[in-house]
Amino acid sequence: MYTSFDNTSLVKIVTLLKSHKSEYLSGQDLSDSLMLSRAAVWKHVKKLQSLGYKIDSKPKSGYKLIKTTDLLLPWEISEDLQTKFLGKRIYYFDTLDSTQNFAIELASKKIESGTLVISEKQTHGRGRLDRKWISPSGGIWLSLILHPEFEISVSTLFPLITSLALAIAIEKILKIKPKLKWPNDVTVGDKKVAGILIDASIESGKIDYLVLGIGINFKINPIEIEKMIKHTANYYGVTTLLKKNENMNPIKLVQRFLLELEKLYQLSLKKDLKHIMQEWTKRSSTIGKSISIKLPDEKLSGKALRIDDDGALVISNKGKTRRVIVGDIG
Ligand code: BT5
Repeated sequence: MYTSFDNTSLVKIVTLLKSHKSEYLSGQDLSDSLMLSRAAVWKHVKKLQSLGYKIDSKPKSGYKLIKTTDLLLPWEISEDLQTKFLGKRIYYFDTLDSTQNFAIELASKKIESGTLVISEKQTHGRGRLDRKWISPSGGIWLSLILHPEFEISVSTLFPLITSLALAIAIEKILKIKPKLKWPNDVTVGDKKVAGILIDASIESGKIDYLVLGIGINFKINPIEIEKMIKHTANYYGVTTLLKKNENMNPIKLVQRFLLELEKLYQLSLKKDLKHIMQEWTKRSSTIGKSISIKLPDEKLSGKALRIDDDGALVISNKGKTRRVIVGDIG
């Protein structure tokens, strides 16, 4: 595990190498400025190489950074992160069962509000209603802890706010225009590219914490995943943001998503929901369409009219309107 608040020597070496990109930094200079032995510097450089940094080392010249890593390491996310509180503390893993489970363990501590948990792969990624979420390396699998200061009724808005923030970030960073499928899916070409899961702890009618789980198929093999989940609930095809031959560092997307989410979160705290609803509806593939929706104990068809300020979907069905809070659109 790596975090954003320790590994100081490692981070200092990365910073120094980044600020001397066009020249070699001698082992002696590094060891003097970090007050570490040369052997310790060498050990840290080896560690960084194993984390995907391309560092050239020459016996008489020292070290030079050739290429930074594509891993979502905490200090790479923290660098240039524009948020005020989201993602200020980060826990990073190579493998976890589920980032949700680790985040829930941390969530009871108040210092962890805004904390980000991220894993390169998950062995037991979760969807809603205990469904499976397939999470190989190449995706972005993360959880965010929030201690919101508002009533439970507002928590139903979070799938919408989170998916909207992600859609905006994808538009800005990747120049792709995704669609939003109520309540929590982000799609490209009518296939699922990202899903959102919210775990909540409620005490005496107030939200103690929310853990937002976000799974993004950044650069995965859709065919492999489709083979594994063809017969599961809420399956309608899988897609990926980057194709096999496309290369891009995922850091910028994560940073932008955190920033957009923080902005929308702050609007929702001010109960300024009009902008959120407008922006969500603009990208929606649900509103205005004839849909059929699976509820916990019935199936409903009708026209999707709008979303209410609490995130509920309003459907007109045989001349009557119905509000739906949870369900899967077929
Ligand atoms: C979701 O559930 O879409 C919520 C997914 C949340 C995943 C994140 S990853 C980080 C955090 N840690 C976790 O353990 N979870 C969260 P739902 O709407 O119920 O959709 C689940 C359905 O999506 C499954 O039944 C499959 O049909 C399909 N599915 C599974 N893996 C997929 C993938 N990688 N891409 C697209 N669809 C997938």
